[in-house]
Amino acid sequence: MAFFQEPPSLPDPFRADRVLQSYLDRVLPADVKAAVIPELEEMGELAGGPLHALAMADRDSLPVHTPFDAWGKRVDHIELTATWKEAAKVAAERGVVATAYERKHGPYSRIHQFALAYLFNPSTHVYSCPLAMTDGAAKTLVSHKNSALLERALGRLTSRDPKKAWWSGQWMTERTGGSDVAISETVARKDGDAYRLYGTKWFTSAATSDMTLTLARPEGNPPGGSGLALFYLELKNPDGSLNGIVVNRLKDKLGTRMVPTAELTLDGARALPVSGLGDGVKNITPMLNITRTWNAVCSVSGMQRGLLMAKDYAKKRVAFGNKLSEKPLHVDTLAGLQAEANAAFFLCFRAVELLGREEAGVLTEEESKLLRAITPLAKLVTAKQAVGVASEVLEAFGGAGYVEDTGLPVLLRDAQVLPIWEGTTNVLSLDLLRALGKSGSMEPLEREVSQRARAADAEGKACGLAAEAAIAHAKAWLMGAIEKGPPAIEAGARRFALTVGRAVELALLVEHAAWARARGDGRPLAAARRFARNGVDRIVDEDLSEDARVLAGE
Ligand code: UCC
Repeated sequence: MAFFQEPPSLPDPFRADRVLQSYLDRVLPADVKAAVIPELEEMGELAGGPLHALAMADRDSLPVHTPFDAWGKRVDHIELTATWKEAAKVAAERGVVATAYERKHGPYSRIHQFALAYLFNPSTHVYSCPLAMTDGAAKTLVSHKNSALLERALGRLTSRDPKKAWWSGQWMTERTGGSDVAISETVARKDGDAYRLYGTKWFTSAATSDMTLTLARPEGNPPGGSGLALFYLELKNPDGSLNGIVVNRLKDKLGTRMVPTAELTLDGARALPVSGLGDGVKNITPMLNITRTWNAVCSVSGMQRGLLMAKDYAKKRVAFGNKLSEKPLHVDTLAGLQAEANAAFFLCFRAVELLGREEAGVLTEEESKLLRAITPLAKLVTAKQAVGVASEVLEAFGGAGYVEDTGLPVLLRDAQVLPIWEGTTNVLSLDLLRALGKSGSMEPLEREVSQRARAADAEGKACGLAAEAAIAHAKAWLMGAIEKGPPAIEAGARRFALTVGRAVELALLVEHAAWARARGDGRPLAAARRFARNGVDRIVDEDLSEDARVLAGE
């Protein structure tokens, strides 16, 4: 009889996720856990069942932009895919954004929300993008205490009713740049009690949103980020027509293909200032810090999804006489990846914990400095891990991982955006330095590592010492680079950030490993050991500038 390979199947993503479960066991008080777990079980059933099935069946669908109606009238209609329509409904009903603002569980509310998002994300073809921006917009409006805008938008952004719920965009990138936002060209002209915006937005993710936050320079303002202002803009006029917006085209992207990312011209779009008429870059940073946290959560959830599939497949696929799950080299490869994913999980959820504490008003001054640094760290480190893990996950399927209708290649394509949007690895490495310089976050980071590392039991001690040694090396390098001057600091900023981030990851793993081993679970210790062997310290002490100049200029 001819051979046909049994395909991989997705286990229930909540019940199969021992790391998430054991983390929640450790950090949530019993009453919060009792309330949260049933919601996560339901989300796991949805994400592993009907949502996953729809996402697989619908995987070739794309959003469609129709610029004109049959009679030549400009309409700029964007039709979303079936997956996205269903994801919007489920996200609203299950409170994937709302949970954070309902704050039923005080400082644990962000853990509750992001655990939902973590399970939901990989079965939605990146519906996490509009959710992240909606969450970021809600946070930004709350931060700026603009009562009129809060009254108008907050209830909608955090609604659980799919008919009332609003989604937000985040329009920053222009043709001048996605990183250097301060040179944006869009201008704002006063018009009665509002402003009219004129310019081009070059990468507007989820262009079907109801509202957006965006930057523009009020006429007469100086150049630079402080001359930009943060504006609130609703995409549609009360009659349903677009508010001075022309959709030039949708981008043809490597991944996130269901996200309708548009190039837009603003031709008199009516907008309202959120917080004064300057300091736009600074004023939008609450949004950036939320979307960066989402990015980390989605990096971790994407890795976990790929590994669940790869492990299931390894139990089914036979080569050279055994199942892959019995092949030492395959097992070793998957173990290295699982250790990366576990380490990333703890860093990401540490950022989530601190955010929840901030919003519940219980954050200490030291934790506030830590949160400022750990947000870019979590984003940049986990995004790099996500791309590496996704690439290896595809390889674990051999040729099948390269074939579209297995549903696997999309894991890699969608991972590749994670180090790019919301600040590239280099931009975030520099943001970490900004946080260290401005907020004095280095000592809190060092203490975070040493306190967690010292929670190690005897078996985890060596890993704890490795984490402490790595962050000490990073700090020593930074001190030396400061003496050499800005080019030396900048050139090593990525290696510094990766080392600090991986040291924090290892320390958090070590702490969790001691807790888990005391309860009979040795797997986090295995993850800590393996992660330490994968390498934590990325610092290079020699001066690489001459080599870099020669190589990059070739
Ligand atoms: O929009 C995009 C796509 C949306 C899709 C969202 C999906 C998310 C999905 C997740 C789930 C999968 S992508 C485009 C995103 N663009 C960025 O992320 C921008 C990248 N560039 C930067 O982050 C840069 O570092 C800038 C633009 C912030 C730097 O600009 P400047 O002009 O050099 O900024 P300054 O002068 O250094 O900073 C201005 C002020 C300073 O405060 P003051 O004035 O008091 O000294 C900074 O300390 O802002 C402060 N600041 C911050 N504060 C800067 N960054 C931060 C921060 N992150 N947190 C707090």
